[in-house]
Amino acid sequence: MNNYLLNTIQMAHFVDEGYIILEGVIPEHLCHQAIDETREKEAQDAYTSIREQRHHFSWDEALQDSVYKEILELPQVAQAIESLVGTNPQFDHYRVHRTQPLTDNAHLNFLHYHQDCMVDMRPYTFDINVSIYPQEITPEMGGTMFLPGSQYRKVHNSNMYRYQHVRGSKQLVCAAGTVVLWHGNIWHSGRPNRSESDRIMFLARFNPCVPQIRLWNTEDMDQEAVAQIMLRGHAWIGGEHPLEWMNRIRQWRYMSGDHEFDFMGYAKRVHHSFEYDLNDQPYRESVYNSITR
Ligand SMILES: O=C(O)CCC(=O)C(=O)O
Repeated sequence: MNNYLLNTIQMAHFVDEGYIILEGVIPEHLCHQAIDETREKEAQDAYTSIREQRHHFSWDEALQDSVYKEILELPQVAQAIESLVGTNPQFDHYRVHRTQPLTDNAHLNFLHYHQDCMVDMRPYTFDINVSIYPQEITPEMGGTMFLPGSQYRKVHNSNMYRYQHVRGSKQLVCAAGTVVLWHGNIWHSGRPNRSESDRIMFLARFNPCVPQIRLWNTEDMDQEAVAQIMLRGHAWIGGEHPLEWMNRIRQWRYMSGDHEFDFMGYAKRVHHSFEYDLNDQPYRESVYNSITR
């Protein structure tokens, strides 16, 4: 079987930016089926409502007659999900978005920055969203906007609603058949659709049921290359790079299992094992040992 697990470099980009784009991985015939299905089922109101779905069934049950199940099971997609949240993640829910061309009374939901997992305060564990774009998304269609690297800034959604043009924001423009896997806490929004046709996006969320440690293909593990990716920074961070570097170092220590990982000596300077936060699960034992020694 082909190995479509993500590699270390892709994972380092995920930890740094908060998303991974698999451009055009869905075969054309499945894209056509997905567009037809979305229009038909939406017209009949046949997709199950989110309230009924949440945690109640596996994706097999929830999407049993849907082409989106076939898409989520494509090896490139399924193994990318596995690299981030492991095998048998909890299927949280799905949602189908059909953003109509902008008119005076257009539906303006989601057109402001928000985090989907605002309630999630876990320090390292994260859920992922998987968004599927069966059509080509042109700049006019108002594809999903992401603020790369914002997933560690956990704030109340109402604090970010007012922001529209944040430096470094990236609006998705992609080929038909693209899948994006993104951290549940990245700041994102839809944009107004100024094209002539509707924009379709299918979104599913997965919760990990295993520790998210070395779940990807680690054959290319190279901590120096990882550090170089994380050191680049993002335009919106301004003078707060040290804070953001620390967030990435701690996340990567957890995910790679290498508790010595560091760059610029930041973590070593601040964190001797003795000083770790007592709620910091992976380090609890070392704190305990150093206190009781
Ligand atoms: O329409 C979009 O591209 C974004 C949708 C969104 O923000 C969401 O599902 O939380």
